[in-house]
Amino acid sequence: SVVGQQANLAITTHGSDWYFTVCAIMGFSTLIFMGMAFTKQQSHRIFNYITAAITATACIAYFCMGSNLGQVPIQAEFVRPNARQVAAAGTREIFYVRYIDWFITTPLLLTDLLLTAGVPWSSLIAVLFADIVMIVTGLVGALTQTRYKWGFWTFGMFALFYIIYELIGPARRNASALGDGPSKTFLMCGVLLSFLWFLYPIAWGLSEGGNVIHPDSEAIFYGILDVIAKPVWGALLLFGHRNITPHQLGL
Ligand code: RET
Repeated sequence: SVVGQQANLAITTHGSDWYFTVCAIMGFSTLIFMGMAFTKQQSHRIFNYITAAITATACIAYFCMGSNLGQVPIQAEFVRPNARQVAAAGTREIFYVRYIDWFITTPLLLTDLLLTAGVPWSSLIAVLFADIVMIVTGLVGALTQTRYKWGFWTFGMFALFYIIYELIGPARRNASALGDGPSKTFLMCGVLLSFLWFLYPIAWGLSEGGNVIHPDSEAIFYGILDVIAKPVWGALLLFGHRNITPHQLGL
């Protein structure tokens, strides 16, 4: 029995199974990152804790989406009459819980990266502010039923460009000055992050934005991105930190 709000276009059991699979990957990664923390001395655990907090948050968000919760039907103005959607009149399932996850995890991801570059507080605060603008405009745009949604998407894009500018400019120079370990780790994780994060607004445009792809395809698109952006990226960062000391970063 389905209680609660049901959109005309929503995930199927396949989408749900996939969301639970990603939930398990996030939970497993959290255990690994925490287990690794306890092999280090206390003063060297900060990056393990931040990274584990990221995957733990995602684990709960994916549990929510697998259960078809944390979502709301939104009138879709531009339904494309393709094979799978032609029968669907009107509303699309929008997972607002995604944005609650990102509101917590994207500032943590950027903190992971910017602490590795040893940037000053002022830069960290400015980048985190832009990040919050990006996520909140994305949420408001996703819940908007008219073409104004693309206005919010555009604000979010400006915020993303500012974040990437800070990473490839000031933060990269800062990391280089800290020596080989920090600069190599920052470069590897910064390049991967910059590439991945530009794929999110594309996924948004095809899902919450334009209603072009089915919610099951949305699940796969965002799911693959999240697995690479959280556990895989986090493992790379922690691997880079094997030859960096917190002292080197001013921590
Ligand atoms: C939105 C829509 C508005 C414009 C832009 C977006 C970018 C979102 C990003 C999300 C990153 C999420 C991550 C999650 C955890 O792994 C909000 C989709 C620019 C970059 C990395």
